[in-house]
Amino acid sequence: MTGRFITFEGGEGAGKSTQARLLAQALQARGLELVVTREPGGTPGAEAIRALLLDTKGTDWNLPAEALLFAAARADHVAQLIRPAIDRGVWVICDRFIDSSRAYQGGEEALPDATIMALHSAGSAGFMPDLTLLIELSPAEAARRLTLRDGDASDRIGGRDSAFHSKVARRFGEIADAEPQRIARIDGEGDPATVHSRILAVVTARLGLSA
Ligand code: T5A
Repeated sequence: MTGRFITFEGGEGAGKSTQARLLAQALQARGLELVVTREPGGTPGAEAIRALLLDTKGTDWNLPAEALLFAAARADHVAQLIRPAIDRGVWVICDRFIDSSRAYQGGEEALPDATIMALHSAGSAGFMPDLTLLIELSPAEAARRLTLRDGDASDRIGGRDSAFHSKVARRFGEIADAEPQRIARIDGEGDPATVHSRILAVVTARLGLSA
């Protein structure tokens, strides 16, 4: 039996990493073998590209260069970690995947969605998740959580202005509306256990697990 591939998407501070951990624990408790990974990163090669992309002192990549680097990191991640795990019957939970490229490097005043998907097709044979959980949170609450965690520190992409992050949130919503069979929109407000119970309800219903 092959494994399943679940991705988390959303803006900075939406709670993706927290919820990926909680979902992994819940699925492990049901006896599933799991890998939890993240993008950009997840393999040594992809982590090296992550450092290039997120370093605030690094080169100021233009959008096509940025999109190519994310696609290259993803190609390595899919080939070396994600596909082999799924082929072995392992479930993979990934913190960000292709929809982040579509939302951050794609959309209005950026690259056309078809270009982002063409890079994904070339790099990763267009490999897509079985289920994507888009966590949506108000900008004020996301900022509050990130200030509590990071103070003033932020990376090159996360440090962009609020108009950029509004555009990203809008783009995620458009992608979700266009693919409701794959992408579930999750309300990220409330404590971690409350958000987790919303997610578990979606995962059990959509992937046919017992509650
Ligand atoms: N990017 C990425 C692209 O531009 N294109 C791409 O293709 C890809 C893959 C990645 C950056 O790269 C960009 C997007 C990003 O800018 P990152 O460092 O991996 O950068 O950043 P994020 O993925 O955004 O990770 P964050 O850690 O910032 O956000 P999370 O994972 O959504 O949030 P999380 O779970 O770490 O929670 C943040 C804080 O809130 C608390 C947590 O304890 C933590 O302190 N928290 C809650 N507090 C109250 N109530 C809750 N329900 C809470 N849930 C979490």
